[in-house]
Amino acid sequence: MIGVGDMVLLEPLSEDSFLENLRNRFDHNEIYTYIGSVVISVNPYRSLPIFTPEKVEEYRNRNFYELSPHIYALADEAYRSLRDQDKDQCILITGESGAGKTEASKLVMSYVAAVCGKGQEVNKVKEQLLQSNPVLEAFGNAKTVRNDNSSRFGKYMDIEFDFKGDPLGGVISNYLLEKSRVVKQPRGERNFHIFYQLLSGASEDTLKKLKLGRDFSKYNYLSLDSATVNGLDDAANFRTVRNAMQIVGFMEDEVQSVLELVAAVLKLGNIEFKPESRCNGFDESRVKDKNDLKEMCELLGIEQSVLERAFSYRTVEAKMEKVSTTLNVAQAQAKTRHKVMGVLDIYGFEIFEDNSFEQFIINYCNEKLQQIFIELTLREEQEEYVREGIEWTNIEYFNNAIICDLIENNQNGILAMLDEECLRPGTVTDDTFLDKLNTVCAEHQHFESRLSKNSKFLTDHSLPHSCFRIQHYAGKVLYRVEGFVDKNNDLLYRDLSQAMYKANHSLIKQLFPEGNPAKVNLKRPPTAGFQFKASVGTLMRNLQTKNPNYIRCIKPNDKKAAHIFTESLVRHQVRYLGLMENVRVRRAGYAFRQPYEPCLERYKMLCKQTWPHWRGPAREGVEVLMADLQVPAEELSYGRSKIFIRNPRTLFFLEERRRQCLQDLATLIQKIYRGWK
Ligand code: AD9
Ligand code: MG
Repeated sequence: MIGVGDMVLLEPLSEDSFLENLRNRFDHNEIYTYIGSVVISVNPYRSLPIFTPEKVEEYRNRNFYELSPHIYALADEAYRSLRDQDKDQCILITGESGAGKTEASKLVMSYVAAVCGKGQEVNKVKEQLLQSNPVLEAFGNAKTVRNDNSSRFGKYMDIEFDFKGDPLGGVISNYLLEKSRVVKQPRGERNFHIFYQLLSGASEDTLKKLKLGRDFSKYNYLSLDSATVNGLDDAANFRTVRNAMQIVGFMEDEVQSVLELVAAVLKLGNIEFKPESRCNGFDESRVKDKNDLKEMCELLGIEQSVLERAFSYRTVEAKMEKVSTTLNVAQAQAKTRHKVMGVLDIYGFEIFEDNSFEQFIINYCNEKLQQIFIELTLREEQEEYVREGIEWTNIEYFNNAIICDLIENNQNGILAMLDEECLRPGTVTDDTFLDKLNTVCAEHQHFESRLSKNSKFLTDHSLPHSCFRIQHYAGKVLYRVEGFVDKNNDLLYRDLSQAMYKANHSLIKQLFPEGNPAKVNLKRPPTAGFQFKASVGTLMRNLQTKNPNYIRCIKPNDKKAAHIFTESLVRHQVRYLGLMENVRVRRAGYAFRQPYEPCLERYKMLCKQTWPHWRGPAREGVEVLMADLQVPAEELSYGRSKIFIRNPRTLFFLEERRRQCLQDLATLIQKIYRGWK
C-alpha cells in the first residue's frame, strides 16, 4: 500500500500530512483514497489501466476495505446494499470544474451495468442508461477554459431496479443549464458541442436539408478562436451522438426535428437588426438581412411575418424555464416498489474573481449539499452506534444551516429579497436590490437578529461598489450584483413564445407550451431563483430518503495535464470540500471498526490462546486477544457484530505486531529450509 489508504488512519493528522499522503499516492498512480467510506478521487488526466473488466471482477462482491481504494469498491458496496438489503442509494459526486465528476459518474454507471443482471431486455436498458451520457453531453457540455468537456448543467439520475437488482430504466433531472452560452461564450471557450459536431459530422445531404454549410466561421454563435479542440473529434462524436439518440429511443423523425432546431439556432444567431425610425419619434428594430430569417422560418415552419413581428414588438410577460426534464422514464410493469440508485453530478463550489448570480446559485446548492452531508454522515455514524449498541458520543461540527437560512429563508433570505425586488413595480435595478439587502441586514444587525449575530452576510466598508460578500462554509465569496435582477427574472417575451407556438413543427410547439394563446396565463412565471430553490428542495428531500455514498473529486493542476500535483491548488480544494472536517468527524468517535470474524482472522497469530484456532465465538476470541496484547480498555468498544477502535495508533500497533510476527515466521522458515539443505 502506498501511503495510507484511509485518511482516518493518518498519523499525525494535519492538513500538510493529508496533502502529502494524497500527493504520494497520486505520484504512484493511486488516485483513490478513503476517508472512511468516502472516496477521494484525484483526476489523473490520462488513462490508467485500472478500469478494465478484470478490475471489475476483482472488486465484485468484495468488502469495502478488502482491496486498495477504488471507485469500484464504492459502486459495489452501493449496488449490493441496494440489491441485498433493499436500501435505496445515492452517489453524490462533488468537486470543481475539471475535477472528474462526470467521468466518475460514468465509471459508477458502467460498473453497475457490468455487475447487474443479464439478458436481452436488461442489456437493452443498460445500453439506454449508458448512452444517455453522450446525448446529454452533446447538448449540455462545452469546452471551457477549465475543462474541454465541461458540463454546463447539474445532473441527477435515478436508476431504477427491480427486486432482483436488474435495471428497469432511469429518470434524469437537469439543473440550471447555462443557456446564455448559446449566444455568447467567454474568450477561449466554445458553444455546446452539438453545433460543432453537426457541422463537422453530418452528411452533405443532411447539411443541405438543414441549409447549413460546414464552415464554423459563417455562424456568429460559434466563436472562432477556439473552434477546434485538440483531442476532440467532433465528426466522430456526431456519429456517436446520433447512434446514442437512436439507442435512447429517439425516432428518426425526432432526431431530424432536433437537428432542425439546432440549425435554426445557428441561423437565429446570424440575424442582425437595424434601428428604423418611426413617426412617433421612437426607433424600432428591424431585421437587416432577411435570408437567415427566411431559412430559419422554413426550418421551423413559422410564417416569416409572425416571427419578424415578434422580434420587433413586445407585449408583456414571459415563459418559465423548465428546470428538470424527464427522459427515458422507467418501463417497468411490476407493481412492487422499485429500488433506486441516484447519481448526482453537480457543479462544485465556485469562487472566481467575478462572481455573479450563477455562482451565487451554485454555491447555495453546495451549501445544501454540505448540510445534507453533515446530517447524513452524522446520522449514519449514529445509526451504526445504535445498531451495535455502543454509546453515542456527541460530535462537535460546524453546522452551515445558518448560511442556508441566510439565502433561502422565506421572509428575509437573499433569494426572497431578490424576488421581492424583481416583482416590485417601479424602477428596479441591481443596485436597488443591493440597497435592500444592505438595509435589511443592517436592520437585523440592529436587532441582533439571526442574520447578523452569526455574521455570515459580511458588510464592511472595504467592499467594492455593487458587491456583497458571504461567508460560505468553504470560504468568503464576493458577489457582484450586476445582472442579478435580469437573470432572476429570466424573461422571454410572450410575443416570442407565441410566435414559436405557431410553428408548424411539433418539437418547437412542445417547447413553448406557454405560447398557446388558449392558455394565456397572466400570472407571472416563477423567477429563476425561486425555481432553483424549489428544485434543490425536491432534490434534497429525495436524497434524504437514500443511503449516501460520497465521491469527492480533486483537480491536481490547472493545465489539464498528467503527473502534475500543484499543492496550493489541492490545498484549496481540500479546504472547501471540508475534507479535514470530514476526517475529524469520522475520528471523533471511533477511527476504525471491523466485524469480529475478519479481525480475529487477521490478528489471531499474535496470541497463543487464539492461534492457530479459536473454538468459541469470534467476539470472545477478539476480547481474549486484545487483553493479551494489553490494549487499554478505553481504546475499544465491543459492539454487537464489530469491534470499534478509538485511535488509529492502536490499529498501527496491531498491524506492526502482525508485520513483525510474519517477518519472524519468514525468517524461521528460511532457517528450517537452510537446515534441510
Ligand atoms: V465540470 O464541473 O462538468 O466542468 P467535471 O465533470 O468534474 O468538470 P470531467 O469528469 O469532465 O470533470 O473530467 C475532466 C477531464 O479529466 C476528462 O475529460 C478527462 O480527460 C479527465 N479525467 C477525469 N477523470 C478521469 C479518470 N478517472 N481517468 C482519466 C480522467 N482521465
Ligand atoms: Mg462534468
